[in-house]
Amino acid sequence: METQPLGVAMIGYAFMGQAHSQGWRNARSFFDPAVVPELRVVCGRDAEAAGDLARRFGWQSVETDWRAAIARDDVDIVDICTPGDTHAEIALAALAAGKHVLCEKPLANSVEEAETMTEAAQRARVDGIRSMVGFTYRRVPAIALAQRLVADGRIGEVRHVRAQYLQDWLVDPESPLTWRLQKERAGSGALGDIGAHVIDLTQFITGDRLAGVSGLTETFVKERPLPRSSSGLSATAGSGTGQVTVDDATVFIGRFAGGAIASFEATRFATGRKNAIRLELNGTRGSIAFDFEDMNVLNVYEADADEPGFRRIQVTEPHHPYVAAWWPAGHGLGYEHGFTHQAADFLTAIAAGTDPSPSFADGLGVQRVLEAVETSAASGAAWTPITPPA
Ligand code: 4PW
Repeated sequence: METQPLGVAMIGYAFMGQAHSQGWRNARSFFDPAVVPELRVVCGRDAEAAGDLARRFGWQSVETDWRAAIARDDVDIVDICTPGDTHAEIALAALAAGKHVLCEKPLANSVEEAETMTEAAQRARVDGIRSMVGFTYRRVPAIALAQRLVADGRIGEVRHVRAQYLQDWLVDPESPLTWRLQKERAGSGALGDIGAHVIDLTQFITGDRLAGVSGLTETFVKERPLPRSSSGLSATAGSGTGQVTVDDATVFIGRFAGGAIASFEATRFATGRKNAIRLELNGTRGSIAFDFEDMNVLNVYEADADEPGFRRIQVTEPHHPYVAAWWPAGHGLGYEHGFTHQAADFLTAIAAGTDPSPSFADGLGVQRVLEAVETSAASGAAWTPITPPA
């Protein structure tokens, strides 16, 4: 059992770097984990930008070479917040160096990479090294509650799964060609960046796995201005244009191994929808519905209630998942809290010597779905089975 503070090296400093930084800081303050994280080093090729993040969030030092950050003796945890094309190389090096690894989603840019990473994580586990993939939305209290209710049988056997992740930041054709629009860097577009979340969430909530899919992808704007600079999801255009090599939007249907049928949509063209993660599950005894744009609420229908009807549960009570660590009942949480819960859960698992979840194997499972959707779309939406875990 670990009791000393654990040094964290965070690789990457942009949107996810900021989200993770506040997570590490607040996990320590609000959750008082059995092991305490020390924000030892943030790593980025742009020393000035990484230095700015270090100053604002309290990282003790800056490195410009991720290999140097991993090699440091005062680093125990490597937190990977870079684009997908670097996940495998960094994670494999960190695991080989005996460091615990938290890796942003999607786990990798291909099934092959995700398999290699999962095998490495399983080997390292024997020596007590833990690894986890950052499907952060699992840690939204209303979603964690939904998982609990379904596992407790409150909606019976799940028959329908409906899932959408809707954003609109690419509607403007002049919006620049950032790394998220380049296949070689991001792996895929809306499918991997945001569709991966709803694939993970539906597998998490149902405790089941997708067994086959049929999908359709579309790139509405095929050429965009090259970026001069970017911040978060927005960017400023520079000179010249380039080809968009990923999907702007993807829809697919699927069948879960347990028999439920499902529909999924992931798009950056849902005009007016900024970060709508909409989930609805219908079971033999009830239903649950969630929308991230109203994230402190879970709608629950139970057929055998005295007066059946959807109940709007305000998921802000101390008995709800994660809530007790924060504010008095009813005060509500936001986007950033999921990253704090993620850091706290990871630290707790390391301290307890247990397996954190979602594991790299879970990340590999999602990767297989992503690949199957792309294969299906490329072949005109042919039904594509998904390899079950070994
Ligand atoms: O939740 C989403 C992320 O996983 C965010 O809205 C943006 O899209 C940033 O990365 C992905």
